[in-house]
Amino acid sequence: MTGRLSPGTLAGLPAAISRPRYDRAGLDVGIVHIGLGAFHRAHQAVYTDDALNAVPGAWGICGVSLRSPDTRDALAPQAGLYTVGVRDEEGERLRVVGSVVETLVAPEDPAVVLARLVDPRVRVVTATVTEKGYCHNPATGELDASHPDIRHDLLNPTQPRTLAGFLVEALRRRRAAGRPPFSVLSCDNLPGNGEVTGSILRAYAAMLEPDLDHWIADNVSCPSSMVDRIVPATTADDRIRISAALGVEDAAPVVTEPFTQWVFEDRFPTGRPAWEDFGAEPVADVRPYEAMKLRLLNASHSCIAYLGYLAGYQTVAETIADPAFERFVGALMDDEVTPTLRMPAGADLAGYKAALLARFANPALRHRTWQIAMDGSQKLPQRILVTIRDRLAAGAPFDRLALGVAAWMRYVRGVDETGAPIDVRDPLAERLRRLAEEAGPVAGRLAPALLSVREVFGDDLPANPAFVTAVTGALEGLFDRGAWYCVERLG
Ligand code: CS2
Repeated sequence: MTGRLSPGTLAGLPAAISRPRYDRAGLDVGIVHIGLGAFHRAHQAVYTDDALNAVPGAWGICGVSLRSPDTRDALAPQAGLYTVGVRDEEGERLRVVGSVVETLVAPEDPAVVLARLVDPRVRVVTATVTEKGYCHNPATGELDASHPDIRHDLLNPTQPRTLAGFLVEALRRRRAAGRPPFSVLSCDNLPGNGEVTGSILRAYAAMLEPDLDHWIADNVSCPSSMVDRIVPATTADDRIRISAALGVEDAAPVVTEPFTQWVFEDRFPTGRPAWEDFGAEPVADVRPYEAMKLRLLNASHSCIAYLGYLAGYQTVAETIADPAFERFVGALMDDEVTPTLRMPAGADLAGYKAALLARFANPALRHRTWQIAMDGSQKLPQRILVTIRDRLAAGAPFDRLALGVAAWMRYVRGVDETGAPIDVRDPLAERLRRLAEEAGPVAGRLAPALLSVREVFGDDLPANPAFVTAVTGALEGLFDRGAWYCVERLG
């Protein structure tokens, strides 16, 4: 194949592939997105692409990677253009997205990123930095002031590394220059993600400059949002298949499912694109939607990830194709999670859950259990432990959720059921492995050892006998009989 996806080759793509209809060269950068991963490119950037097709002009996206140059290296020769492949059993529909008009790699030149953030044309900052990118204590939601990157940023505020470091320094400069601030829209899977963002920005600002925290509290809007679209990591096969369909090479396509949802609180004093014209849902209170999504979709995902991986399954679709797992996940959602949800009138929970099972089963997505298993210490609290707390308060059973927690414990030991090593990725991986090693493969020792990690379990759960007994019992089952048997028994 010769040629690369780029503005010059756009016109020659096969007719069935949709592409931007607006003049990309004439776009202003109005949005800075921090965390230029596949998820952003398959979600918010697509809504913005739709909005630009309708009204071109003010809302081009500058995508910033906080760590690796890989996405920029792939996108820069394509002037930011990339393909989104929407896949299901009926096939794959391709669309070239044009909304990302600039790509920056923060560690290469933090000053350039700060200059972009201070540009008055930038009115919205969106973020997908994953749970750990907030540098907060997942159990309390507060900024971890002892985090090495936060300490680095406080000592080097003009050369920051973190989300908080970049945004607060940019806001400080905007205030000094008499410019209005931008709104900050977190698009990560955290409950109250806007509140968490506001709180870490204020906590960091208070340590950086007296009074800056108050100015941020009074002037910077941090609406919360619920984002939903399953976007597995792009594989080499995806790149080869999509490039072949385009007739030119795309080094950075993303692959996703047909489903997409974006619910956000509508507090953007300096404006935003008309995302609601393309399916996004502005609401006054996003909390019920966040709870629904985190407790149903993400909790099921994490349970599938640990239990499915231990049972020998590589992908979510393979796992859920096993009837024992399908029954288990259905029962987990219906019996243990649904009674804890308080939805606005008219919300169709039954339809949502049925759709979830179908989405998990999508055979065209190779969503690896190993990928979702990553960063469990940052995910468990808001996906699973919140619901367990509600169940404990109601005196109600939570055996399946307890099995999910136990499977995480079994997984982070780093050895699978056949004795093979597991590549555990987690900011706490080292500590978890050490604790597990000291405890050995004995439920009565491993469970209390891992429950001592307060950033995950807080102070209340390790002191709750019903919780400790349920998790220890589930872990015993995993050691004695294996994951598949335990899932089958509770399905
Ligand atoms: C997944 C999510 O990797 C994970 O932890 O549970 O990325 C999930 O695919 C998205 O939240 C779906 O909207």
